[in-house]
Amino acid sequence: MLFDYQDRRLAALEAKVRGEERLSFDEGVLLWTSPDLLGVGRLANIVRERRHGDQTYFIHNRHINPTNICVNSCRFCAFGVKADDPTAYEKSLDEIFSDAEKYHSGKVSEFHIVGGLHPDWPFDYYVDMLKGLKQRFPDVHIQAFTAVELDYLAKISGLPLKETLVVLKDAGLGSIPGGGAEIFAPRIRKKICGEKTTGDDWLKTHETVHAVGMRSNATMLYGHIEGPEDRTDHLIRLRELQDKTSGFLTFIPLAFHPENTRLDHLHTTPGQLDLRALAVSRLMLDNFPHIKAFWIMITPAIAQLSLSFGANDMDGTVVEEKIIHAAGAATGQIFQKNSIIYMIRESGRTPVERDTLYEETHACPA
Ligand code: V47
Repeated sequence: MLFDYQDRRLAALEAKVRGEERLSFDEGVLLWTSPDLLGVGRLANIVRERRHGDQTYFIHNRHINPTNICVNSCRFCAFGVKADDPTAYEKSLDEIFSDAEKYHSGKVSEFHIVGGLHPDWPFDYYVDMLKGLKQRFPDVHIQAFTAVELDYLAKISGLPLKETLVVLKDAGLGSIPGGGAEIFAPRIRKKICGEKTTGDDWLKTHETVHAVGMRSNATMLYGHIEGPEDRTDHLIRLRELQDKTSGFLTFIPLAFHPENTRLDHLHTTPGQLDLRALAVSRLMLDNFPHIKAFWIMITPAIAQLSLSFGANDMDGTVVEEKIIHAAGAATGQIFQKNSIIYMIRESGRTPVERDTLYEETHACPA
């Protein structure tokens, strides 16, 4: 039976999507603005099922945020503080190792480590963190340090970025998470995080990461003061870099959470935008293998629905998340593996427990 698009302009896109033709900037803007959300979801689901069938990935991971002290003051961020703030914290290496141990119990396959740009920690702190974790948990993949942190680490190491990356890789770094991308459009970026690594530099850093043989993820912060054109531009710039390097694994749209930020006059993102962000990403990023619904940001319920709107990954158990919870995320801290499996099965999909590089790790219990 033919799908009845409410917006006939989307019906015209279906042939292109089925023919695996690349969508243009104007078509991207149409996907963000069309009133026909189900039509956009339908198109994204075509790509999702062509690439992955019913397979839906998740990972047994653990987030670790070593410090919230940060030299930057991004307006959208409620996590970063200055050293004299009463909520400031910094974890010693022993605390990090014991956090890692607490939840490891032989099952975690990834440590996801991101934090503030600490004004005083030496480069050796980061190298010793990686070495210490690798020594204690040799089988756990370490995905750590956003491109913004990597640029900062290169500065404090006194080495060029490429050499800095090689030192970190030799110490145990496995891959790079997608944070810090925010929105590339300079006019918007200047307003929400003017001091931060520019969009061009974020992209250059990931290009260098790929050149030294590591994979990385990419994100986009949406639902603040950006518009459909800015989001489309962001996705196309990622798509262009992926054409060059094929180094990106996963794209994760990040829903802006305004509480406790300097943009707290803005609304939290509506569910329709969360679903649409995943669907448009799936359609525009035709060369990205995976699209991840980060349940911490958009709730497990929306994440589950998004499995029919382009997403094929639910992230993971997480255990302890500080960045989005500082900005008012109402979701829990931990998503038990059996609950993730249940939600995936209930949506008619097939759960696959994966490692960072999307190899299956364990068969899912029936
Ligand atoms: O870089 C900060 C974002 C990111 C807010 O690579 C905010 O698999 C919403 O990058 N509202 C960190 N977002 C988290 C991140 C991430 C998460 C899950 C998986 C992966 C991955 C990466 O969170 C930051 C920033 O872009 N962020 N503050 C806020 N108020």
